[in-house]
Amino acid sequence: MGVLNVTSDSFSDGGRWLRTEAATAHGLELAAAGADIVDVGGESTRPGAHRVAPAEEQSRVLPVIRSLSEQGVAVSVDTMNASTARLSVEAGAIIVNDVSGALADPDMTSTMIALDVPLVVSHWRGHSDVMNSRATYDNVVSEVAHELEYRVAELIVRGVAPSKILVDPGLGFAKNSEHNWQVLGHLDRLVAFGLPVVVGASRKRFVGELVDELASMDARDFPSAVIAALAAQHGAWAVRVHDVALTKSALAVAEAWKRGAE
Ligand code: PMM
Repeated sequence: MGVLNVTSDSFSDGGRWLRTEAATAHGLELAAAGADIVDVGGESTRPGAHRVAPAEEQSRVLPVIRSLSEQGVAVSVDTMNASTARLSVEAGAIIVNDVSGALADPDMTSTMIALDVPLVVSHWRGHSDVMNSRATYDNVVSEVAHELEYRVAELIVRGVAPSKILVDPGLGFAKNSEHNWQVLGHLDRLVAFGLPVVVGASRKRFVGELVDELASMDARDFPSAVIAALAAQHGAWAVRVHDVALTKSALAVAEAWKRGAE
């Protein structure tokens, strides 16, 4: 899953793809590099980010989604707004990726039931302005697993088809570096749900801390690709990344290793 942030302030690539043409061109590049899905978002979720009005979000993402879909690219929309999810699917998106796990917008669940497309449900404890203060756990692995399992159960009870749910640990969302590594190190706990698992580690701060916090975003791509390969080896269904080509080669190693073990 290639990341395409049509935002002014994303921590990793904010401002680079704000114009529709530039964003679409980058989406095509991600697909050409081997992304199976291009994840288009119009609202930054970095720590401290302010909310973007749905109309503004939609003016950013809808033309890009329409254009990429028309050109045969499989697109997911990264949104917490039900109206954006609905309009994006109408514009061609085939997956809704909601980092709030359908908690931020009370209309998201009914919208997803009506749209009947897959939904990525992330572990989430609150918006960007408060999430760092909610990064408190006794046991991050079991708490994330239980909270996510509970969220999935609630969605199913409300009528979302289990076959339409994917889960994501929400790395960096109300989690510090140590929390992220513990969750990654126990990815099998989430894989055990029996649902496809999406992992988004690419370029996040905890990856930067491994190399050099002051290093460029690009310097985070190599360790991000290694994480992608390890996540794949431990059962992830998708990895959400910025550098698709590098990730593809890392995933090829994981794939070959798996074949060797069979
Ligand atoms: N992280 C970000 C945005 N969207 N979606 C999913 N499913 N999982 C994530 O971990 C995730 C996401 C924030 O990162 P970005 O600013 O690089 O897009």
